[in-house]
Amino acid sequence: MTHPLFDLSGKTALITGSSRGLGRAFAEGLAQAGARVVLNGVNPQRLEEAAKEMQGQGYDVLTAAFDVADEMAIKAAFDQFDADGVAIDILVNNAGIQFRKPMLELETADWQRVIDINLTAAFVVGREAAKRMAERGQGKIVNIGSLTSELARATVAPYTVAKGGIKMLTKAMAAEWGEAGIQANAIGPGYMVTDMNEALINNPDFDAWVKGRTPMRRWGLPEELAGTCIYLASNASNYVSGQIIYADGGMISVL
Ligand code: GCO
Repeated sequence: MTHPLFDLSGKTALITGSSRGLGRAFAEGLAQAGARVVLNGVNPQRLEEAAKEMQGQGYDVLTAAFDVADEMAIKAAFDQFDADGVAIDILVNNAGIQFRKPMLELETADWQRVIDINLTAAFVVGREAAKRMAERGQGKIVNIGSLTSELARATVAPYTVAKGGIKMLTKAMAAEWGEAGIQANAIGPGYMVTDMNEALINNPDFDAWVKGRTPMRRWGLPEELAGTCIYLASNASNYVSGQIIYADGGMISVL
C-alpha cells in the first residue's frame, strides 16, 4: 500500500525531455505513483513511441511535442493545455543537452544553445506553468540540476554554468511563487547510465574515475531518481521549497 502523502492520483505532470533517459524514468515513476503524465520531446515519432509503450503498461499518458528552446512553441503548448482542460499540477524541468569542448575552443553559439536548453527553458516553461498553478493556488516544480550545480568539470563549462543557474533559479522560484502555493525544488543527479553519458561510460579512465570518486562505487540508474522526484512532486514535501537534493551515491560529499 502506498503512503497517502506520496499518492499522485488526480494530478497531471508535465516532464520535459521525457521520450527517453532520465525524463522517461521520472515520467514512469510519477505515473506509478498515480499521476497522469504529459510526455514532451522534439521528435514526434520518438515521443509517440514512448507514449504507446507507457500506455501499454497501463499508464495515463498524453504527449506535447515542442522544443523547449522555442518560446512561441511553449506558449502554444500551454494554450493547447488550456483549451483541452489539461491543468499541469507538477512540472519537471528535465530537458537537457551536453556539449563537451574545452572553453578555449568553444564557439559562442554552442555556449548559448546549452544555456538556452538547460537553463532558459526551465525559466520559460516554469513561468508558463506557474502562471496557471498560481491561479489554482498550488503546484510543484522539480528542476533537474547536476553535480555541476556545485562543482566544475573541465570541458563542460556551459553545462556547468546552466546547472549552477538551475540551483539559483530554483531558489528564485521558491522566493517568488511560494505565496501562490507553489513549491520549487531541484534534484542533482550524480553520474547516471543514460545515452547522454554513453561516451563517458565507454571510456575506461572515466568509468574508473566515477567509480573511484563515488562512495557507492557505481554509476546510478535512471529509475533510482524516481523516488526523489515523487517526493518533491507530492504532498510529502509540502513545506520544502528552494532545495536541491543530490542523488549521487554520495559523490558530492567526499573528496
Ligand atoms: C558530464 C556529464 C554530466 C554528468 C552529470 C553529473 O559530462 O559530466 O555529461 O551530465 O553526468 O551532470 O551530475
